This record gives sequence, structure tokens and C-alpha cells, in this order.
Amino acid sequence: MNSNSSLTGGLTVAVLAVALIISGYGAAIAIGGAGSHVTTSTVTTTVTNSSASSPYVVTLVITTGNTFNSTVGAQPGFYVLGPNGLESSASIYLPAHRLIKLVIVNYDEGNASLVIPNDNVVSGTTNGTVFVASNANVNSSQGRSGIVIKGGQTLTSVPPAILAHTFTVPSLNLNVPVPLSSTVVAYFTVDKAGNYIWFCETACGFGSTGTAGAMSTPGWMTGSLVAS
Ligand SMILES: [Cu+2]
Repeated sequence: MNSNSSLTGGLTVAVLAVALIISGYGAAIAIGGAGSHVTTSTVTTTVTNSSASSPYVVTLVITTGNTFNSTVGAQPGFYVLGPNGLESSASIYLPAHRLIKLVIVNYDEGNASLVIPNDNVVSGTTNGTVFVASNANVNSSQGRSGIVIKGGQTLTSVPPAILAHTFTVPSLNLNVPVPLSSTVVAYFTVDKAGNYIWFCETACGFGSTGTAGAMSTPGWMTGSLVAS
């Protein structure tokens, strides 16, 4: 080895060091970006939740008749109700170690069959219940004088005949069944920060089994639940 090659070796180390510093900086920017997002959520929290002891409210809206593509046609979809309106449910952000008040407003009037047995049964919520309002089959009736709302009803399961969708996080043992045309309220806590996958577990999608299209596409009937 002559002095030239040892000089080259030194340069290589220097270049590698610079590259490492740059990539480290890149990672810092990426982490900062994620942190900014969390900060944005925190601002939302301040607006919708007056104190840290009150539940953190997450509102999801299920709309129907959304065009998926020309082959599949319309599909139902979950959206997050954010400060600027309906946002993608591909990632749903919420705090860990804090009571979550989950409100699901479902405009879908059609029922769908279960993909997994018993997913009409509530699990993982406070008291193992959901509170269902504004569903004609559960707590209101319709007559010549209009719709009579009888108030909400607390349920431990939703009859399969009126089940439209579920909000299910298997690794949290969380299952919130959603009747057709209803507003559902459930409380739960995520004990461990992390990135979880949520699904709808009714056959509400495309294809012979109903598991394609919306069912298998993030931001429609599946996505990430990010607890931090
Ligand atoms: Cu669904």
C-alpha cells in the first residue's frame, strides 16, 4: 500500500462520514415530519377536548356510493371527520393511555353478511357495549306523523340482519359493530402505543366474497390505527 492509496482510503472514510451525517439528517427530518403530524392532532384535541381528563373524540363517517373505479363501481368507505371535513381513514391517529370516545356516523342503509362469525358482538369497549342512536330498527319507529326517535340504546351485539359494517382492530380485541343508518358511540382505551390495523369485517366490498375493492383498500374499509 503506498501513501496515495492510504490517502484514498482516508477520503473514502471522510465521504462515508458525510454520507452518514446527511442520512442521519434525513432521518431527523422524517421524524420531525411525523412529530409535526402528531402536533397537528394535538391541536385538534385542544379544540374538541377541553381538558386532558375528558375523552379524546374520534368521529368516523361511513358514506356510501363512492366511486372506487370503473370495474368495481361504488363502494362504502370510512372517513375521519377532521377540522377541515372528511379525511382519509388510511391512518387514524389517537392518543394511547387515554379514554377514546369513538363516534361512528353511518349513512349506509344496506346490511352485509359477516366475514367472521360473531363480529356482530361487541368487544374491547368499556362495559363491552356500544350506544346506538338513530337506527329505525333499534330505537325509533316510523309512522304517518313521521319518525319517532326513542333515544339511544345500549347493546352488547347487533342483530346480523341489521349489521352494515364493523370497526374492528383484532390485535386490540376491539370490535364495534355498526347497524345500518345509525350513529354508534363506543369508549375504549389503547393501553400500548403502536401501529395497529383496523378492518371492517362484513362482506361489504366487491367480488363474489365481498372482500375485494373497499374491503381490501386502505382508506376505505381498512387502514392503520396509530396510537402514540
Ligand atoms: Cu364495511
